[in-house]
Amino acid sequence: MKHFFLRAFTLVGAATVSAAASAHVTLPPGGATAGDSYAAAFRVGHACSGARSTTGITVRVPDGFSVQKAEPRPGWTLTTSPGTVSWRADSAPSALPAAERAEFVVRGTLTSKPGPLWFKVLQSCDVGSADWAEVPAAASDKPAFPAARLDVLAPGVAAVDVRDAWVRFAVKGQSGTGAFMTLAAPSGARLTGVSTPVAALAEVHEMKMEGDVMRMRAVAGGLELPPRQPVELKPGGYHVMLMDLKKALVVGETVPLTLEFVDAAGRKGVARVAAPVRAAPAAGGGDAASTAHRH
Ligand SMILES: [Cu+2]
Repeated sequence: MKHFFLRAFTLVGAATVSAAASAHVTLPPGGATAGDSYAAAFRVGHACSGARSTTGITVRVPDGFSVQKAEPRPGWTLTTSPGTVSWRADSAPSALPAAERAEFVVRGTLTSKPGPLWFKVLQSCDVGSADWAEVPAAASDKPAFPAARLDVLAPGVAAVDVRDAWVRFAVKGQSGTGAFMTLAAPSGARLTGVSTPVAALAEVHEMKMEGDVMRMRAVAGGLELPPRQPVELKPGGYHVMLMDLKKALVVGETVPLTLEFVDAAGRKGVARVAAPVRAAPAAGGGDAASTAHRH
């Protein structure tokens, strides 16, 4: 229960945090379920400061993750020893250029104990190195060289990152509106249901052309979230339809949403979000979409 709260709470500042975090060596956000096998895909998005290329990556594996296999990288030598996995470029041409992104993947099994796991990663470059090894002492800490964080989740907590959630405002008497967000499931999942206290019914919808008319309808079987590929719910595209609204939704208030997922192994999990109410974006077909809606 405590974890639900933390996840909902961290959403508020997620957009700015993720922008900063993308410069670091990171794991995909969204976490993984305790006791599961997990592919830790370390994302390297840039070289060390002042360097032209990355020439080596060494992951220090924390207690709580037992390595089964690391994925080789062509032109690089892979070395595993107890506690570390490292890749080293065999020559300058096989080094990773500063402007290119790459993933270095280690497969293994997670501890059965929920909580954050920190993977310390040493990035070696043609010039210098960067040791991504700092563990924040508090949630508000923003170290310069943070270790890669993995949230190990209790069963029942969805291993899905919910980002930039918002709900379109609704006037009194309006029957329905849309909720939008970006979902990312590191190990894959399916969004199967949504509930909220402000609406009697919530459905996951998609837009489809019927003849030359764009209409929306419920996504049969739920919305598929492929592993490590964010799916955007936005006006004119996939969205959560809140129907039979119980009240007006005023810009500035927040709407609690409970998102239900089924993971790749068929297990159910939920994510709870506090989504701010906003006015419609200046561009986009959301309002037209709402009027085309049929029940
Ligand atoms: Cu809809």
